[in-house]
Amino acid sequence: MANQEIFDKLRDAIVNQNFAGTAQLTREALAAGIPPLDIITKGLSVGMKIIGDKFEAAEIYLPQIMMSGKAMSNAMEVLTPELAKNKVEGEETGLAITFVAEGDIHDIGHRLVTTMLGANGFQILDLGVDVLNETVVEEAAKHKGEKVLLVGSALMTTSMLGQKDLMDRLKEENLRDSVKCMFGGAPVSAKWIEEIGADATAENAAEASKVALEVMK
Ligand code: HCB
Repeated sequence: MANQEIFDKLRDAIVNQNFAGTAQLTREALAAGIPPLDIITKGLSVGMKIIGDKFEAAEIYLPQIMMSGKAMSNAMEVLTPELAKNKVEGEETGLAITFVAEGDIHDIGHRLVTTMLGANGFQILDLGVDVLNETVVEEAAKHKGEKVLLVGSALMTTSMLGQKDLMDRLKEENLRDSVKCMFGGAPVSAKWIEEIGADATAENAAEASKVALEVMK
């Protein structure tokens, strides 16, 4: 089967909420020698984008998104160990404190970015989803003096606003200069990053690891 045909099947499995089939197709794609990142960007994520657009157009409802999300998570369970296998050996690049903003439970992209950072030499402290800014500030304070990158995700315009509050809190606590700050997620733009005085953003997990390494130089 040609790779494009496999990507199309992965996309359709997500769109059709075929959560058992998605994991199986992902295993087959790996067995066919397709790199895990291509499986995500050229297959699974294309399906998630279609699902998001259909939801926005009120063509589908929350239960369908939940099942597509579950299908994506099942595929990620297969892919995460594969992504971690390519871990770059050598000196630790720094500590990445990763989290999803308060009020936000979208964790698929967050987990992907966290895995990619770990594979690129970062030590990882994953705070999970729906994380209070207070908790992030506390962790930044605990690790003051170390090379720290804060990596926040927000998938909703509402939760994205919390990123500005986080930047303000870091300044108030005199922690802004001891950490680098990278934020991402669908609503986050370069303009927003500039507006809130953060350091960087990235479109996807592969770019996030490149940008993170650059920011920590
Ligand atoms: Co959700 N949802 N959802 N959702 N959801 C979105 C995000 C909308 C955009 C859909 C829409 O309306 N078009 C929308 C937000 C609108 C807005 O505010 N602008 C929305 C909404 C409204 C909601 C609810 C409020 C629905 C409701 O209850 N009425 C509710 C909120 C729950 C909450 O958080 N409190 C909700 C719930 C859900 C689930 C639970 C059904 C499910 C999440 C399952 C899970 O994550 N475990 C879900 C899903 C799956 C989506 C969509 C369809 C896909 C998100 C996704 O996983 N994408 C999404 C539509 C969309 O985003 N277009 C929709 C795939 C991953 C791989 O991409 O963008 O997350 P990603 O991450 C990328 C990228 O952004 C970047 O790299 C990642 C990997 O390549 N990146 C970073 C991410 N973080 C980074 C950090 C960095 O520093 C750098 C780069």
